[in-house]
Amino acid sequence: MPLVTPFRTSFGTQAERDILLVKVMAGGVEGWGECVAMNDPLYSSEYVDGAVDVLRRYFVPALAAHGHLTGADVAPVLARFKGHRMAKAALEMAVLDAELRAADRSWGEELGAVRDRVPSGVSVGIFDTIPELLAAVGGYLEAGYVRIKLKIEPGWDIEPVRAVREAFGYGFPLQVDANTAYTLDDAAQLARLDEFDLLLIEQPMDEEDVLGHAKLARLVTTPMCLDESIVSAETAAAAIELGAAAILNIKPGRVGGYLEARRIHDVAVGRGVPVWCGGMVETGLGRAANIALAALPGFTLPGDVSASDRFYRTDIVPPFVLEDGHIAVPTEPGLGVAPIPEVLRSVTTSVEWISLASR
Ligand code: NPG
Repeated sequence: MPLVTPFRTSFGTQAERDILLVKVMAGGVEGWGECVAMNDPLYSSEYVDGAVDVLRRYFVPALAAHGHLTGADVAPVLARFKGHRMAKAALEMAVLDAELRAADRSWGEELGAVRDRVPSGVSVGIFDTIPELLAAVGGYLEAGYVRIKLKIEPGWDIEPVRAVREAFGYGFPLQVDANTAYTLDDAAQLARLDEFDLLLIEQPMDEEDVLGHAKLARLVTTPMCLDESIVSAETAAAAIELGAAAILNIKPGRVGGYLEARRIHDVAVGRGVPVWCGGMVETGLGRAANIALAALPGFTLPGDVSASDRFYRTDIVPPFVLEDGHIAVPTEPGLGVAPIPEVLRSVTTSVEWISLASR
């Protein structure tokens, strides 16, 4: 699907999004899952074709061998296979969607949502020039987004943050995301961000460098937030205990699914750590599920849950829109949305059916 504008981060520029969807059919009910893996293994080790392969080769046959399945069965059945959390999450999402649709329960009810709308933040990519950045940020503030996140990298950090604060003031939450682009040698440079009253700095260093983040957290006053490093409730608990994360970004795809995402939420709440829901440029399917997750009580910070038109001119489900800086939590059964057949067909590049009955 083409993006409204190219989205540049410290790991690359995306002009379109290749999306792997999983559909399960169970007794006449369908369920949809969205895999958040990117085309190339630049954000994490996963990538779309790798996800397709592991689903086809291992995960779907393992679930088929298990017989009757609920959403909660998916992770335990797949647990012996290492990693590939984004592929696992897509499958769990599809099975859980079918289960909830059949049971007439919404995603929010299942996860424990306590709000009927969530505050909407927006993630702003890297630009060639400051005026282009200011035009983009101005547009998002005008649209009503309640929190701005700026992508940063070495050479694009202090100046863009300063320019945004000078142009738009200190009256809104602002945060930065480095997607692992720095090392501990950059601590002094990152400490220069402290004067701009940022909500947090997200994943400045390598995903495996949790100890480094704990050290960096003692050298800067801006709160440290981890994204890439957090892949499970266990890694979340460890990062918090080490002092590497004062805040967590929770992305269901990165951690193997919405049920693990809820576990991380619970770990964080138990330790007094605020969380927010990350985004992976999802279609309205993943967006629907993320919005419901973001309505859990511990999600006290606005997430990267933007309106559909932040990324897509035409979404495959009816678009989510901003109302007073917020997005309504879907209330219909399951995800509460399903692809519009004609739109889905118009963007589909390939389809593969794996029939469990024949195995
Ligand atoms: O709002 O969906 C969104 C995008 C939010 O910036 C965003 N996501 O590192 O958090 C990230 C980043 C990302 C996008 C990561 C695409 C990987 C792929």
